[in-house]
Amino acid sequence: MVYGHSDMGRSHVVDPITLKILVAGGFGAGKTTLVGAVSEIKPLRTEELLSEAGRPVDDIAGVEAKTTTTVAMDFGRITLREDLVLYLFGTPGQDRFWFLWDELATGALGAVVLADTRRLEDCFAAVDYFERRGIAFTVAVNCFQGANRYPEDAVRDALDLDPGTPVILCDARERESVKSVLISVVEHAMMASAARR
Ligand SMILES: Nc1nc2c(ncn2[C@@H]2O[C@H](COP(=O)(O)OP(=O)(O)O)[C@@H](O)[C@H]2O)c(=O)[nH]1
Ligand SMILES: [Mg+2]
Repeated sequence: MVYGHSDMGRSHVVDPITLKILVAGGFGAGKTTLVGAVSEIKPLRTEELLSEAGRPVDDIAGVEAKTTTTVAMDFGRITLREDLVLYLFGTPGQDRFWFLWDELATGALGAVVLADTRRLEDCFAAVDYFERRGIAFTVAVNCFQGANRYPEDAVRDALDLDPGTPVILCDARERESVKSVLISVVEHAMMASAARR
């Protein structure tokens, strides 16, 4: 066997598989928080102060002290295993940035739909979008303080999800919690794609 010089002692090192995961959900559901909680790189954010002009459009009722809004998207990276790296793309929360979704969705393995049970209807559009495009997704219920806790099945019913779509309660601020969500997305998406083949 002939190894190149640079291979010596590290022939077990493989290039990791990189997967693209979208993070969607309503305005203030916790997308930026989620990406920031797990990302190994400083999340690339394009936030701007909520401007007077955006105020009538950006409904902040029920959203804690939110003074910035993500204009384009959040971007982050997490190594789940040494051979598996996820790139996270937060979708823009506001309707006026819908045109970016199709660009972002290209090549995505799966998605997280973040839901806030105080404003569940805010994630209908994301659920709809991924169902229509056949992109596997997990619904992650971000458990805000003061929000009623509903069992997973109640959320599944309220969103009229397919029985196979995972629903997980999470805290978008907690790395381990977010990791469980991401693992669920990867597993679910891989099963869905195996079932299609
Ligand atoms: N209590 C609580 N607050 C959260 C949680 N996730 C996000 N927040 C707060 O809710 C607000 C909106 O979150 P953000 O990540 O900006 O939402 P985005 O619009 O979906 O990106 C921020 O002030 C966060 O600090 C959570 O799990 N619990
Ligand atoms: Mg955001």
